[in-house]
Amino acid sequence: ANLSLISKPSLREEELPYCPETSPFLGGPIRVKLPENLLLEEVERKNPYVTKGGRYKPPDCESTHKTAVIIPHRNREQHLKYLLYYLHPFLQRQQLNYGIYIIHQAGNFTFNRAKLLNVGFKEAMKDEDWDCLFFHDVDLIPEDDRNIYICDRFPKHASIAMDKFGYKLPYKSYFGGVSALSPEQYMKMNGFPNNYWGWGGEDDDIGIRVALSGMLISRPSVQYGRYKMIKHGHDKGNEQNPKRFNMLTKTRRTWKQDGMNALQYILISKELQPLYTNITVDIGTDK
Ligand code: UDH
Repeated sequence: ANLSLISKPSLREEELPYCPETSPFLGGPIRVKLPENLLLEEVERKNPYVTKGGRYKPPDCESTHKTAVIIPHRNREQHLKYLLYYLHPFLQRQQLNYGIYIIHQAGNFTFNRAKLLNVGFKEAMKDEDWDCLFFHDVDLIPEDDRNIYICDRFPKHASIAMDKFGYKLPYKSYFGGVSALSPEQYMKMNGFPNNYWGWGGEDDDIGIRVALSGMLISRPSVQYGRYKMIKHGHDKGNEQNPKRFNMLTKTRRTWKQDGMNALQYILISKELQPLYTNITVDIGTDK
C-alpha cells in the first residue's frame, strides 16, 4: 500500500481553525504609489493564492467573513489595474474569504453606476452566500488595512476620508465612493435606484434610502477610512445628470418602486478572469 497517502496529516478544509478576530497580518497605513508600466500579469504573480474569478480564502484558517467587492466599470482599465494591485493583498491581510466582481457596462449609452451595482449584487449572490458586499469605485485605493472590509450593524460608508476632499467628509450625508451592506440591509432598502443616468445624485439617493428604510449609517474612524483617488478627467458617456436635484426630492415616493424589485438587464457574459469575475451587462438606457 502507498503509506504516504495514509499517513499524511493534511487538514481537511472543515477542520481548519477559525481565523483570529484580528488578523496578525495587518500593517496599518499604506503608502500608495502607482508604479508605471504595471502589468496585470505582475499582479497575478504577486497573488498566487487567488483563484479563478478573483476568489480567495485564507490557506490556514477558516475566515468568519465572506465579502464580495463589486466594482462598476467602463473604460477605466488603468485604474482597475492599480486597484487590483492594492486590493488583493489588502483583503488577504485581513484574512477574508472574498471575491472581486467587475460589472462592466456594455455599449456607449450613458453610464449608470447605481444600476450596475444592483446587477453586481444580483449576480454575486447567485454565486455565493456572501455576508457582505462592498460597492467600490474603481479609482479609490484604501490607505489603511485596519479599514476592515466586513459589514456592520448598519449600512457602512467606508470612504469617509478621501484625499480629494482633504481627508474628511465633503458633507455630512455623503455616501459615495465605497460602501458596504449585508444582503439583508440591501434588500431592506430595495437596493439602489436604477434611474440615475450620468454623473451625480445616485449616491445621495442611496443615503436617503438608508434613512427611509429605517437604518442609520455606520462609518469607520477617520484614521482608517482614508482613500486615495486616482486623478482623472470627465468620462465620455457620464455627463452630469441635470435631473438629479429634482429626482432627489422624490426619493421618498420612488424608493419602493425603483430598486431591486424593478431591476431589468441583459447579461451578456460572465468570465472568470484570474483576478476578478467580469460581468458584462446591457443595462439599456434612459427612456
Ligand atoms: N465609472 C467608470 N467609467 C465611467 C464612469 C464611471 O468605470 O466612464 C465608474 C468608476 O468605478 C468610477 C465610478 O463609476 O470610480 C464613479 O464615477 P466617477 O469616478 O466619474 O465619479 P467621481 O465623482 O468623478 O469620482 C467625478 C469626475 C471628476 C472630474 C474631475 C476633473 N478634475
